[in-house]
Amino acid sequence: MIHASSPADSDAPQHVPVVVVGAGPAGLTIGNILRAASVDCLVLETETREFIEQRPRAGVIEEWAVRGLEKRGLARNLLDRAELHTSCEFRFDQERYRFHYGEMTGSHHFVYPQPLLVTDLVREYADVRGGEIRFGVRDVEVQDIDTDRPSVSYTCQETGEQRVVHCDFVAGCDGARGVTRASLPPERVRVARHDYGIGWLALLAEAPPSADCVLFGCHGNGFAGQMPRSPEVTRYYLQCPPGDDPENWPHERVWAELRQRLGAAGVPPLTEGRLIEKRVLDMHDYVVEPMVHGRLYLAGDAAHLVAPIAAKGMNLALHDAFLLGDALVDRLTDGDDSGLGGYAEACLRRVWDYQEFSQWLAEVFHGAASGDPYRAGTSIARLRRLFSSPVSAAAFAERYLGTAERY
Ligand code: RFL
Repeated sequence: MIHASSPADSDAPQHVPVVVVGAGPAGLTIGNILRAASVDCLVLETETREFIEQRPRAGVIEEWAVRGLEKRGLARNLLDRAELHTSCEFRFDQERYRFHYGEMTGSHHFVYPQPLLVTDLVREYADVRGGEIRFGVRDVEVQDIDTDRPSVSYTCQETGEQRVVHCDFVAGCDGARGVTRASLPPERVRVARHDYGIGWLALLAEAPPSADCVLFGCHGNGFAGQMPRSPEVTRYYLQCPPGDDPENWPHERVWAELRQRLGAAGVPPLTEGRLIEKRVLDMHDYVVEPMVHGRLYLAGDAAHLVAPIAAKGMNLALHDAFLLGDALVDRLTDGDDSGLGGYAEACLRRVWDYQEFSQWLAEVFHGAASGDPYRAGTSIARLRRLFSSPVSAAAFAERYLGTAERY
């Protein structure tokens, strides 16, 4: 067993093998993998437990990711409660086109809201596997990552004291607005960024889904999407100008645009409800390289962000977490460095593939409203090809499900 040298509450400087910064899907999955192998770690999180257990975000999880969670004993509730999705529907030119990717591939998506997954992962880590976690920490800083004795300092919420934890490795899982990425030497960092030049109004409606699958509406007014989350809550998206104010989108305007953009011959009316979340997302992607420097390993949104166009971000965060968690266990229990050595390359192959798919799909979604008749024409050609060419359909299904044989 690989243990901490003194408890986190004592005044003595603490040493743990791994400090995980951030309790999102990536950080909590890594923490759980370490605890299952009896490797001690400390998870630091700026928010409260209640907050992270309710923060709404993702919902669509790919089958390979669920199998990865299941293999690590982390998918019991998910497998009991998640819905299975085997098709999605495109709506354009006032027609609906069902795309049956499940029939085509034998594979499917799981729909399980991110707050439920985070709740399961925190409970398993802290309450079942006995992992240490500090909520509400402030001023997190990573030091000495170039040495074999890095440390992380933070201010403790309850006491206001500054604490320093020495460790062997730091997992930077603090998302898009975290601090660990800033510890990479600036002269070595390359941020590859893509801006779509549009916004998405992300909405959560207190209403059952309007259709039993994901809907993609490609319309001259802009894209609209529907993602079922649960029998009571449904996510909708509306393309809007970048930086738009959510206050410009009162209830009536939202539902009128959704009705128009998701309208098609013979479809039942949308199931409307109170809007419980309304925020404008600035649609962009980035990839930060290197993902590793010295003893700091970035994972999830801390290293790469993909706009929620193809519902890929949390899947990538879980992929990183499986690889990093397993590699840290191999290193800390057997001295086997090979997983850590190949970590960044193995992550980035899937990351870049998903980035490219999101770009491809973004053009399908947004071409019709680009104001450019050439882009509008080619985006409709991409859509029609999915329903006229079995080879194109199979390629789309593979990318949508993330099931390529090798990345
Ligand atoms: P997270 O989930 O952002 O977790 C990072 C955690 O770190 C904390 N933190 C810090 N902790 C300590 N010290 C600091 N200095 C810290 N700074 C921040 C934060 O409070 C937080 O708890 O990152 P992680 O683990 O990498 O997970 C990434 C996913 O959350 C993200 O990619 C997805 O939500 C993206 N996404 C979707 N992904 C999917 O795979 N399928 C989907 O259907 C899907 N839908 C979505 C989405 C993202 C959305 N938004 C809000 C952009 C829908 C939306 C609307």
